[in-house]
Amino acid sequence: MASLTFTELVEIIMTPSLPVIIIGLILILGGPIIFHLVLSSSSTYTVPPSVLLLGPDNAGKTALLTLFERGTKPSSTHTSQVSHSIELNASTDSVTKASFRNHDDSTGTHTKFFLVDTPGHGKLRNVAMGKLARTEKTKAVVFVVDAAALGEQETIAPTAAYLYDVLLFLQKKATSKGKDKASIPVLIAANKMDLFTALPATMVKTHLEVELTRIRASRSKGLLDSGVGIDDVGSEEQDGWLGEYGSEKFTFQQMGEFDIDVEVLAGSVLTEEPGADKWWWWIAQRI
Ligand SMILES: Nc1nc2c(ncn2[C@@H]2O[C@H](COP(=O)(O)OP(=O)(O)OP(=O)(O)O)[C@@H](O)[C@H]2O)c(=O)[nH]1
Ligand SMILES: [Mg+2]
Repeated sequence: MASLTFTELVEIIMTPSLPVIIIGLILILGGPIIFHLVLSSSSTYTVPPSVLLLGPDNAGKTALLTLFERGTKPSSTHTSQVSHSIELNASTDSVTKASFRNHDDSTGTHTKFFLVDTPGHGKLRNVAMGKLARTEKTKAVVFVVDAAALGEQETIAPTAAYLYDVLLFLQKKATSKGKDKASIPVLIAANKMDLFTALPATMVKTHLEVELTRIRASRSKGLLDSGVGIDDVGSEEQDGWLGEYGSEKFTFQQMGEFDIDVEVLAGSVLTEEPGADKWWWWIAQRI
C-alpha cells in the first residue's frame, strides 16, 4: 500500500467506484456553495451602513452633507428635490476624533458609510419616508432642525409633525417581529446656532417634546378623554401611539422603551463654532 505508484493511484481514481463518484459529486456540487459562503462572509462584499439625513426643508441637510463631503462650508444650496447619497469614512480613533475635515484615511481604522440627503419639502415627504423604509442597513437617523426658526409656531408645528412620523415609524420597526426588526438611534441636530434667534439645545428638546405631546393627543382622537380605559384599548390604537402608552407627556426618553436612543445636539454648518464636530462624532460612534 505504501509503495503505491503514480499510475496505480490514477487507476484507482479513474475506476468507477461508489466512493470516488460520491467524492466527485460533493466537490462539484459543494464547491460553488462553499465559494459563495466564503465570498459573502468577507467584508469586502458587504454593503456599507447608511446614515439618513431627514428633517424639514431649509433646515440645512444639504449644507451639512456638503460640509462633510468637502470639509469646507458650502457657499450655496438649493431646495432638494431628490435624494442624494455620498460615501464617507468615519473613525472613532481619538487621534482623528471628530475630524470630517481630515480625508486622509491612511491612519487608524475607518468605517465606510453612506450619508443620504433627502428632500425636506412636505410635498416630497414620501421620498424621504420611502428612503427610511427601504434603505437596508440604516444605522442611524440625523434629523436636522433649524433651531433659529423653531421658536415660531409656523416652523415648530410642521417640524414636530415630521419628527412624529419618523419616530413612530422607528418605534414600529423596533417592535416588529420580522427579520427587519431594528432599533435605530436618532440625532436631532439643532442647526444654525450661529444665529442669535437660535434656541439652545435644551429648549429645542423641550419645545419639540411639548409639540409632540400635542400631536399625539390629537392623533389619538381624544381616545383617553372619552372615558375608554387604557386596558380597553385595542392593540391597533396602541400601535399609533408614540412613546409610553397612556403617558400624559411625551418625552424623548420614552423612546428608550423601544431601545431607540434620541439625542439633541447643537451645532452649525456655516460657522466653525459650535460647528458640526459633535454630530460627526455621534455618527462615527454609531456606524
Ligand atoms: N446661518 C446659518 N445658515 C445655515 C446653516 N446651515 C444651513 N444654513 C442655510 O440654510 C439654508 C437651507 O440649507 P439647505 O442645506 O439647503 O437646507 P435643506 O435642509 O437641504 O433643505 P431642503 O433641501 O429644502 O430640504 C441655506 O441657505 C443654508 O445656507 C447654519 O448653520 N447657519
Ligand atoms: Mg436639501
